[in-house]
Amino acid sequence: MTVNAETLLLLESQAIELPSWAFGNSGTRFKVFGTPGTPRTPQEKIADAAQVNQYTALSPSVALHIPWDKVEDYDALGAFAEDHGVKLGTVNSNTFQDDVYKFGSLTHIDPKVRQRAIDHHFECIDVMDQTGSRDLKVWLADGTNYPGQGDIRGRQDRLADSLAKIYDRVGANQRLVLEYKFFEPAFYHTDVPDWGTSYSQVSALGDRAMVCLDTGHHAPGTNIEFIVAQLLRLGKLGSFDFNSRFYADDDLIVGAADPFQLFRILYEVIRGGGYGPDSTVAFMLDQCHNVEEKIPGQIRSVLNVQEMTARALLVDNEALATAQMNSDVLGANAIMMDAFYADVRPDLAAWRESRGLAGDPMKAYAASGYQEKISADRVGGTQAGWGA
Ligand code: PSV
Ligand code: MN
Ligand code: MN
Repeated sequence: MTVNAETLLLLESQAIELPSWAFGNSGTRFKVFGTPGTPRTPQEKIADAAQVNQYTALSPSVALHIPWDKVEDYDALGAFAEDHGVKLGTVNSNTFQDDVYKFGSLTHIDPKVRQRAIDHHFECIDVMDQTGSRDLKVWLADGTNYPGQGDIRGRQDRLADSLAKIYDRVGANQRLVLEYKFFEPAFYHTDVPDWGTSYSQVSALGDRAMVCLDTGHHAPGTNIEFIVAQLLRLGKLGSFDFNSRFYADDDLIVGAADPFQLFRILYEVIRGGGYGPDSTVAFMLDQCHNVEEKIPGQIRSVLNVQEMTARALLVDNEALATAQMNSDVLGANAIMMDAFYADVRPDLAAWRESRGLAGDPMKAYAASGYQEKISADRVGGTQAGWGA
């Protein structure tokens, strides 16, 4: 199977947003290993993200995390990004690192704490107004560890009320995307554990509130592509946080743990109209590179998404529809597997070369000397990390 011109045209506009925090040091609850050359400022994170785009032409924007990427002058930060060939993208709020949020943020029983969390989201919207960002991404660490610790229903009601106040401030060209996660840091219940909760909360808000699906935030064995299909049917799939997992919220390189799952997800994205110039579904990575180098880690990730998108686009939909119509179980399955097993890498390398890019972006980046340069230059200061 070869990647035809029609497929290449569809790949042309693919855009995968990079998280600024992927370039900082991060890791598990145990040791956070430092990497020489790790950014110390939002600007250095953006410069590194721009490298990924330079070698792949796949990642034209960078997501910010407030307050980790807080600066005095967002116009200047936007201009800095543009100078490096990228734009500022989604703004992620953060109500999970301050002591005041120990027992919740938007769900907190104390109205003063809730207001503080709401105000933080207002601040994020102010940032979006300056950066021209479309999406405010809300992920909450809210939840409880023990049965009886909190009133689950009351917390849902308070969440709805807080979100309504935030949504009221979201501009006409902006969206609120609500991310769900089934556990961690809370272990008995989280207040937005699943797509159904996120869907019901955002549906109550309005058209510009959508669900964010982080691929790592499901119980093992969950059929994520089914959720994708359902949210697209309902018109509520706002964005993806891509990563991969073996066990929990591992935040490993997308497509590394289960390439077949990534293929199945992308097939349903395409099938449901979530891919292409007419779609508003945002593709983003949400990863942490603990032991591997961060820039090549991100290059590998966007290439994985591109390769799997190309494979998903290769599915012979006409033949598949016929096989399904005839209840040809094995025939239908074989059509999917043929596309999954197609090695698209040589075609994509040739296509990159035809567009003036290196056929092998990993190799080109390694040969560029950038890693050595930042390792030598970025001495002193504090290295940015997950939480910096
Ligand atoms: C925590 O689980 C998390 O990884 C969420 O997925 C967020 O998207 C991310 O942190 C950044 O806030
Ligand atoms: Mn996420
Ligand atoms: Mn996560």
